Amino acid sequence: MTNKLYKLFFTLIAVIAFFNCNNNTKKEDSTTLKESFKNDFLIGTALSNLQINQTDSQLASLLKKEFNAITPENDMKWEQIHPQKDTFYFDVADKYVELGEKYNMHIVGHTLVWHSQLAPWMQNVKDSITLANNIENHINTIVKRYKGRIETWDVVNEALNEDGSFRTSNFHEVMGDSFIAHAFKLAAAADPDAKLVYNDYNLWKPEKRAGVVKLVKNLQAQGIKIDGVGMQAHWSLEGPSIKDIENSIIAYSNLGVKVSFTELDVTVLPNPWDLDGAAVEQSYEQFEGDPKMNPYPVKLTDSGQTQLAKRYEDIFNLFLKHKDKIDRVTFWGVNDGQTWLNNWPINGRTNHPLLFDRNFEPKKAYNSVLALKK
Ligand code: 9MR
Repeated sequence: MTNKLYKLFFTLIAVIAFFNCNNNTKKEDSTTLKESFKNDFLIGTALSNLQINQTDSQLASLLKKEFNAITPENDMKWEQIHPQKDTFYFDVADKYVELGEKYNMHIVGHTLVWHSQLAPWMQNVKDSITLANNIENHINTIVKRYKGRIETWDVVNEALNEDGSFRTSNFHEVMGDSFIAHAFKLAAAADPDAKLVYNDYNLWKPEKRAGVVKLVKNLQAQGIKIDGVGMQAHWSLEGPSIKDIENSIIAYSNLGVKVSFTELDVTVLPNPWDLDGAAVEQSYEQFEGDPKMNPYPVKLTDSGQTQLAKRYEDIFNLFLKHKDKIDRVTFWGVNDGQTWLNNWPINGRTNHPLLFDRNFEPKKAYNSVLALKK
C-alpha cells in the first residue's frame, strides 16, 4: 500500500513538473523585444531593399515577432525615390509601407532632405528659388502620398558638422540654414499628424549637441513644428560613454521634443583610425583583405559575445532609465548579415553589431537586453 502511495505521489510530482516546464517554455517564447518593451518605447529595425522585396519566411517571422517599427535603409533616399526632376519611383516605397501595415508597425520615412545619396540632377542647382521649389515638390509629393500611413519622418538628415556648425552642402551653400526650416514647414503642412524628426550621428558629442539644441530652438522660435531628435547611434564597444549619451537625452528632452535612437548598432571590429560616426564618404581601401582588420570572419568569439552583451545591457539600462523621454529604439538592420558595417569603413569584413546573427538566431546580447525586463 505504502509503495502504491509513493508511486502515485511521484507520478503526480512528475505530471506537475511536466506542465510547469511546458508553461515556462511558452513564457520564454512569448518574450520578445517588442513585447518586453511595449510600455517603454517602440523597437524598430531597418529593412534593406532585398528584405522589402523578398518574402523570406525566416525574415518575416522574426520581423513580426520582435519588432513594431520599421525604417527603409535606402529606398526612400532622394536618389532612389526621385531620380529625375519629373520622375518619382515609388514601387519599393509602396511595398515597404504595405509591409509595415500588414504587420501593424510604426512606419518611418527616411529621409527627405540629405546632402548624401542625393539625385545627381539636384546636386548642382545653384538658384535659391529653384532649389526651394525642388524641395517643396519633393516633400509635398512624397509626404502627401503616404499621409496618415508614414507616422514619423526623418525630415532633415545630417546637416551639422562635428563642432555643431552647419555642414557645407549644396543646400546650405544656396539657401543658408533656411533650408531646414523650409523642409520642416513643408513636411508639417503636407501631413500635420506626422512626427517630424531631425536625425544625425554623433549627437552624444557636447559640441554637436549644442548645435542641435540651437537648431531645434531656432525652429521653435519661428513656430515651426519639430517633434523629435533622432540620435543615430552607430556606436562601438568602447564608446561613446553612457554619460555623454545621457547628457544628450536630457538636453534634447529639455527642449520639449522626444528622443529616438534611430540607427543603433555596435561595431565589434578594430577601428584604429579614430574613426567614429557614420560619414559614408570615409573609406579605407588600403585595409581591404587585411586579416588583422577582420578578426572574426566566421563567428564572434565567446568573449566578444559577452562584451557585446554587456555593452547592450548598459545601453538599454540607460534607455530604460529615460524611457519617458524616448519614443523609439531602432536597430540599423535585422541581423548581422545585413549590416552596412560589413562594408564600412572597410569593404568585405564580417561584423557582428546587432542582436541577431547571420542565421537569424538571437545572440547573447539579445538575452542581456531582454533580461533587463525580467
Ligand atoms: O545602411 C545604409 C547603406 O546601405 C548605404 O549604402 C548608405 C549610403 O546611402 O547609407 C546607410 O545608411 C545610413 C543612413 O541612411 C543615414 N545614417 C548613416 C547610415 C549608415 O551610413
